[in-house]
Amino acid sequence: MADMTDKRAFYTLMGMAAIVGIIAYYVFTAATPKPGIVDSIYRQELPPPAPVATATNASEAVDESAFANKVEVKILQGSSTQGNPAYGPEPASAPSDALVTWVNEDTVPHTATSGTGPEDPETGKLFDTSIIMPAAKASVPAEKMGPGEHDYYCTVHPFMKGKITIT
Ligand SMILES: [Cu+2]
Repeated sequence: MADMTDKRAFYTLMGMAAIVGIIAYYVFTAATPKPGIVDSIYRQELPPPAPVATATNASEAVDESAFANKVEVKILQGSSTQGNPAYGPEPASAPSDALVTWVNEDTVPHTATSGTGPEDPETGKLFDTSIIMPAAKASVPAEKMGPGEHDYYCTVHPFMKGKITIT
């Protein structure tokens, strides 16, 4: 009779395994999120994405054709290495009706940002080209800077300093 008991035990175990399998299948199916259906009690709406500042913003905002007078300042190749010349001409000057354009001739991003450095409380208040990518440029009307000598620097490499005088 030992045979019969073994057989019964075998079928009982098989049956239980099948039931466990079926239950597990339905439980996992019910717990699996479906695309497009979000019913979690923890769901929160994401905040709207922050506007992404693009490198060309500053130059796009200025209509270059509106300026008869244009002054170009180069961001010199190799200027990201401390000790190398940063901007050229240095110092620069421009008449008050000019459009001043910084042209990045280097291989890394730079800025031309008003102020003497990051610790200057007035930094960026007068003008800020924001990031100028390699081979790109950004313009600021001289009128916006106002007359006088203005310090500016690169926010990426604060050792890069320049001066521009508006006459
Ligand atoms: Cu720089």
